[in-house]
Amino acid sequence: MIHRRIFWVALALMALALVVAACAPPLAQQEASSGELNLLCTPQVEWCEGMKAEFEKINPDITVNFVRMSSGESLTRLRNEKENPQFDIWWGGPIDSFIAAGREGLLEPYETASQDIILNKDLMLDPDSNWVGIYVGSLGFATNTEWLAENPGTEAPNSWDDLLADELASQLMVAHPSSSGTSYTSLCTILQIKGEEEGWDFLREYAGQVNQFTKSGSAPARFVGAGEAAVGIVFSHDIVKQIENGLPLVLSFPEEGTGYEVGGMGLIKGAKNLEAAKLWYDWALQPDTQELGPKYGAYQAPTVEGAEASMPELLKVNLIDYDFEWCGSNKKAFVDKFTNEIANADTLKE
Ligand code: S7P
Repeated sequence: MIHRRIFWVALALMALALVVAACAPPLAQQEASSGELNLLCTPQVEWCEGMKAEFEKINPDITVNFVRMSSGESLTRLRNEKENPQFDIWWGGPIDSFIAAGREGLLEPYETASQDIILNKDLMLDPDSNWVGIYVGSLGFATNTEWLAENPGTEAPNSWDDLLADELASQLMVAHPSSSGTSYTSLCTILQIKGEEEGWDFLREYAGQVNQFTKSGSAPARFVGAGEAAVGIVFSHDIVKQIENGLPLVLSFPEEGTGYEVGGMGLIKGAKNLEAAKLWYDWALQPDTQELGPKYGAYQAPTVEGAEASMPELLKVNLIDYDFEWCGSNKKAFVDKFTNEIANADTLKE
């Protein structure tokens, strides 16, 4: 009798345990629903702050700690921390650097159903699943309109060759390609438009026109807007942002063709908060998330179905057929050549 009662009690307890287990979230979700997420954030700091706040709003038990760093700096940091990674996910910055990072084994491959809605999978989805595209933006020229007014006969540049004009001597501003993804996109655009040999000659002359190299890719738009130089080479959406901020700038594009970026995202190999990083990754690929950019002054075009571009005209310009694979796999060699043979990176402005 006693044995039979024990048997039924044990059976009831087992059934209860099964029910509890079935109702509980899977382990990944349990781990991800609380804790920290260390984000390496390469876009502009306002957007990084905005995304942190938006993510924490829907994941109140996860604290996002982000550090904003330019692409080249980020890549160097990931290389240095390879044995003990401090970040869980890298969000933003041109994919050239993600291609380089993937090849160096710094990223954790991830396949998720969220990537099914990527618009152009050939371009925006790494075949090895190391990274995915999260936005697209074109390179443009920012010219100070007051400088144009003070220098009759000058015009905003409409060609890469216009950057070599005598009146622009010491009047160009661009970031250094060792620190900046924007600047590396310009460098690799020039090499593709002109061919390697002529391209390197051009880069030598173009560097000779530069007033001062900056660390951050978008900074030249601010400095040119403040009158420190006449023309900056910057992503067009970053120029639009500074025009909106009231700076006296006009945006133009090189008619023979301009380069563009696919902004990337990838999980860090050895991430300590991998499940929280996957939550961010999936969230960043949702149409609603991709439409948040303009709220934080970011006008890049989205990469997923169902998300509307806020400024589609920025991509309706003559874009070159940018070879991301070539630029990504040669990044170290091209940056080293530029730094060693053309302009070092010893004293970069902000
Ligand atoms: O968010 C604006 C933006 O221009 O920032 C990224 C940029 O490459 C980061 O700055 P660096 O050039 O200094 O690396 C772009 O991906 C993005 O469009």
